[in-house]
Amino acid sequence: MIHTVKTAGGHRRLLLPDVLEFAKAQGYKLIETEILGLPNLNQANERSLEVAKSELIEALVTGNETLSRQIVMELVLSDHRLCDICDEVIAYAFHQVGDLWDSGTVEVYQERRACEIVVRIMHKLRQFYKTPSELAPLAIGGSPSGDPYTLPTTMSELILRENGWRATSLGINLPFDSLSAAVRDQHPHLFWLSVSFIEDEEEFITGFNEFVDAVKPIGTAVLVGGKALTDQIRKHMNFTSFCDRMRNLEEFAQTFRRDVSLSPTDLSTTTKP
Ligand code: B12
Repeated sequence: MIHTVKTAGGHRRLLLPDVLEFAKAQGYKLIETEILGLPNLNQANERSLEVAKSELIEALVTGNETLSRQIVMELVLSDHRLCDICDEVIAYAFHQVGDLWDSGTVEVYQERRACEIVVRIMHKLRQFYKTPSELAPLAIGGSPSGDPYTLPTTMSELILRENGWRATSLGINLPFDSLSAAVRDQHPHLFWLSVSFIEDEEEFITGFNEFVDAVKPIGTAVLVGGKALTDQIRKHMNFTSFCDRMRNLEEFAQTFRRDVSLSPTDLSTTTKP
């Protein structure tokens, strides 16, 4: 009932994502999570998203990494969808942290430390999901020049991986020329651009549309998202799809994945330069 892999010595090994998938599908609660190499999580005391929100704000502001990790991981292991945890708990917590910073209640260092904590948690969450197979559709993405916001692109990577994509975030503050080079080199099925801050609107729109023209012959779909993409700016951009939340990205990832041909033959033709 649980998928195993065989070691070189012939033993069967259970991998963490398979155990978690099994427990979730069968409705088992995880009690001694340390046995699985996870922190001490207690699924018996399940938090609602509402409670988690306020607890996470407090944990992040005080720099309590253990509690922050516990809150997020317990939610992930319960029935909540990862996209909702990102939209309704993590993003919400950061919006509050931003307001607290704006009103002088939270120091800059507390805000930055909170970001560092959440990035580390998201990297840890990768181990909860199966490593996508070589045949899975490929997605790459990041944020453009001048945009320093790490969380949205890291979240996008995680949501896509959870949904079976071979997704890799290239990072933040990337010039369009370099993003085009990445698409030319890797031929992804999907490219996501996360835009939380735009330095110069005109320059951004020109750079983005040139990027789209440059990658058009490759057939990569270009998905954009982020709070800096107002209706007015989007009117001038030639993207394939716009998502304003991780839940929309998940829906897009699932629908588009079904549309992308996954047969090895097709993949070998689409991935060759
Ligand atoms: C952390 C933070 C920073 C950090 C970021 C560090 C890091 N490593 O990422 C740093 C230090 C860089 C920073 C700097 C500044 N910041 Co700041 N920052 C924030 C803060 C608190 C959190 C941002 C964040 O990560 N949120 C979490 C993400 C996940 O939430 P989100 O962006 O809303 O994303 C959700 C959706 O929009 C969507 N989405 C977003 N992107 C994408 C992409 C895709 C592909 C998809 C599908 C979906 C999607 O899904 C997400 C989940 O729901 C915000 C508060 C806020 N309201 O956001 C202020 C905030 C954005 N910052 C602000 C300010 C003023 C600044 C500074 C000017 C401060 C200064 N004086 O230096 C600088 C400017 C830097 C710049 N060039 O923009 C203001 C902006 C005000 C405004 N209206 O412009 C805010 C709103 C704080 C406030 N309340 O005043 N900041």
